[in-house]
Amino acid sequence: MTTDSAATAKAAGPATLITVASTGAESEKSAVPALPVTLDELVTTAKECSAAGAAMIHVHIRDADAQPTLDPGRLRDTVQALRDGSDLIVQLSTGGAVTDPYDQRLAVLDARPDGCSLTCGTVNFGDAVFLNPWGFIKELYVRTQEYGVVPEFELFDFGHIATLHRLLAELGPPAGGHVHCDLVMGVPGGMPGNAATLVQAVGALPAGATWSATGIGRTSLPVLLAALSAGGHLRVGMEDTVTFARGRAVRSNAELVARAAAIAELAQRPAMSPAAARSLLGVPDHH
Ligand code: KMH
Ligand code: ZN
Repeated sequence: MTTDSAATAKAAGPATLITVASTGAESEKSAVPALPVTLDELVTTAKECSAAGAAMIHVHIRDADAQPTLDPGRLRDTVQALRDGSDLIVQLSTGGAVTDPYDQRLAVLDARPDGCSLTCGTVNFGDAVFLNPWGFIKELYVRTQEYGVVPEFELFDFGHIATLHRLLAELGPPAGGHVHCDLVMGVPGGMPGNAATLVQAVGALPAGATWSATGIGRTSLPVLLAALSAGGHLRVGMEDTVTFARGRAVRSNAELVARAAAIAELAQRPAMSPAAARSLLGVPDHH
């Protein structure tokens, strides 16, 4: 066994892109006081998570009553404030809340974020339905191409992967020229969050695509560990889990990022810098 540094470098896998999904649209601030909902809280979260190893932030915003909103002015201010206050790639959610209308979800791109989420199909979402019909997906995708906003394809189930193939075949490559996906696992109604499902889903992705994975709730750690060992990237954050360990609430998004970064480091897949993530995803630097 050799221990020289070249051999160690070769043994190490590529760096890990860590995305923090800080807020989401589902948790109530009153039930989860640590949830960042104001602009100040979001910027502080971005700074802390950048220091802890995140390279991208997936953003849902809230209104003055801490309720989910897609208000265009607030979205623009949020993009600007996050760019001014951190070096993270700013990815706005186009999923919003399950009640958000299609026109408002399309208009998210008017805030000109670095990137956006783009969910590739409808899925039962607990007791609700997260609606993403083919016509909407296509319209949103064309808009990302026109605006040069780099999409991340959110895949909650296997049919979404089939739709991603169809989208790329019919409409060509995304802005940035690189296909990056996020497997969202463990949603009640979507694919389960376990290693066997993850490996199968990864095998079905388009050739050359990179991917991250996130597990909702108690599937968070199993999915994180499976993603790292399968060569993927990570998404963590309070959008997806508000429990750090059994009986212990998450105190901040940064502690979820720090845990992910520490495990990635242990796996010789250290956290990727925002600059490296920009180059991987084809995201221009607007700073
Ligand atoms: N809040 C969910 C209904 C996304 O951000 O694009 C959808 C969601 C996906 O969170
Ligand atoms: Zn989201």
